Amino acid sequence: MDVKERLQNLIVNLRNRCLFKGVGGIKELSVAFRRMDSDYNRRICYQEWMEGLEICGLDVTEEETCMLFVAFDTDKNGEIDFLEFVAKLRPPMNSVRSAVVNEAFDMLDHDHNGVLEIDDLKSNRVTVDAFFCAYVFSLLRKHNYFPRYDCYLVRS
Ligand SMILES: [Ca+2]
Ligand SMILES: [Ca+2]
Repeated sequence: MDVKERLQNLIVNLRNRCLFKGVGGIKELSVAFRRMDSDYNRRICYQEWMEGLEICGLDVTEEETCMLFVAFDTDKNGEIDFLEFVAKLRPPMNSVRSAVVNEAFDMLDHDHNGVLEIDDLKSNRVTVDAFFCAYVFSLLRKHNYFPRYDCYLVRS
């Protein structure tokens, strides 16, 4: 197993432990975060991280603890804030929902080039109603599904 794979496994493991009985919402992650942030400064330092992983019951070596910390601390300021924490631990969109979103995308993407432009949706070429378009766009955005530009979306 290479380092990247090992890291990914550890993240999945930690995610499962943080979300063990919840539905994978921000709420469970916020509870897990606060449990680790023992001095309540809304950031997790390395010491808190080490203890936090132990509290979670994650069986990791010192090297893995460090590797995870570095992976989570994306702005490299030596601490993990809540956004960094959530970015790594938020569960991927479940496959059923993802299929629904993809289906909606394909319906709107008339020329099947994998790109949805807002102007296309407004134009006469597309026969679905504007309300539905707006709904699908907001859905895609909400799930960060196509994190590109404001003006168009790309099929993942
Ligand atoms: Ca802290
Ligand atoms: Ca940071």
